[in-house]
Amino acid sequence: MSMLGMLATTKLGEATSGGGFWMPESASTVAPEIDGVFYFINNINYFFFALCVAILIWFAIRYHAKPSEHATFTTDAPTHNTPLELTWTAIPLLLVGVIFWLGMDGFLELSEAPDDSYEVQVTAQKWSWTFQHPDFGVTEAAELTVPLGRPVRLIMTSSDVLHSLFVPAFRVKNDVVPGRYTSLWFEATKPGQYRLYCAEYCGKDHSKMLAVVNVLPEDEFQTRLGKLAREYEDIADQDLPEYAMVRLYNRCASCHSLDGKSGTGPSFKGLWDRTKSGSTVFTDGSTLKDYMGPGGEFEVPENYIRDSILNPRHYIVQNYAATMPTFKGQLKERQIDAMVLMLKNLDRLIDEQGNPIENPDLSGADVSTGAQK
Ligand code: HEC
Ligand SMILES: [Cu+2]
Repeated sequence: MSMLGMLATTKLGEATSGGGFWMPESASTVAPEIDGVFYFINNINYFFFALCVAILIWFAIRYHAKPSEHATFTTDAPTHNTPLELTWTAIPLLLVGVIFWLGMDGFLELSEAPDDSYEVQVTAQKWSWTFQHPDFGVTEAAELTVPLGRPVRLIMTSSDVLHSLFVPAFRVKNDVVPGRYTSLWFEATKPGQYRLYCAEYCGKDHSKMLAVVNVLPEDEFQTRLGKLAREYEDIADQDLPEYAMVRLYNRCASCHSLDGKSGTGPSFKGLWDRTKSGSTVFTDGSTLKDYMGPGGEFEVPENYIRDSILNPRHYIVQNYAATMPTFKGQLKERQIDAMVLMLKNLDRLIDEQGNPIENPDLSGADVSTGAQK
């Protein structure tokens, strides 16, 4: 496997699952308490269900009347029993009081992160997650790396619609809302990989809005983030197209296929040829050719790709809607270059079916990113 392959993000299929009958695996400090409340309420339900059914059956037998006895029914049965009514009011009241107290206690603990929490900024967008680590200047997509045994606070916002971040193994979930910040926190207790879901129906590919939380012991965490912080700086220009394929394409994959099939957005296959020749048509009927060439808006075709990534609403390709989110501030300059180079050299990176090639031959690849920025 190539150096880049080794850096590749964890595949979703490798996420650990397991856990008991009622609950997924538990791997955070708050999980036992939350599970405790669940089992407490559940066991109360079992108890009263069994009690009611037993009394029901007993009464059905004990007070069964034969048809011949129907005529002897009297109407002097008791209508009130004060001690009984007080009992069946007081006991449930006490129980819901205890449930409220347990629930409130857990809720308050969850709503305020410890002061020394490690902070991560989360951006949700249709249909992917981006995780930014301000301490390292690192941005991850589809994978969130966090330290073991240290509280982690997620500060979350959405760049389009309402989403919800949910990590079942940590028992934490909160809405992610456009135009404001919400947060949640957890402290992982077991190293490993845990699934992260969007838990708010957010459109067509909601079910693909997944990520993996990768919990690493502190020293490995530091090493991994340090490496991520430097990865694209250390990569030779020659390796940038493969870097983009392995590390960046997952942010585009939900809308742009590699096999020629159009999805929410046009397929990446053939995109560069179309761009180079200027044959792309926009919704207003104009053609890319109209804006290209010396003196034009896009002096070189590379600049159209850059513009599409940074200002996606600028020109809308015919037959598509303006649904692409901007990647301004989410991709570093060198990463945008890498993305442009990936599109330029796509033929060398994928096979005929559109599957990425393991060790692509990039010798002689065109790695110029265009003069004008
Ligand atoms: C939510 C869906 C979505 C995501 C995610 C997305 N795009 Fe797009 N993209 C679109 C749509 C829809 C269009 C066509 C409409 C338009 O021109 O804006 C488009 C257009 C483009 C175009 C111009 C295509 C052409 O035929 O001229 C480029 C280049 C592009 N996207 C690159 C990217 C890159 C690179 C990423 C990932 C970093 C990405 N997109 C992520 C939806 C998406
Ligand atoms: Cu969502």
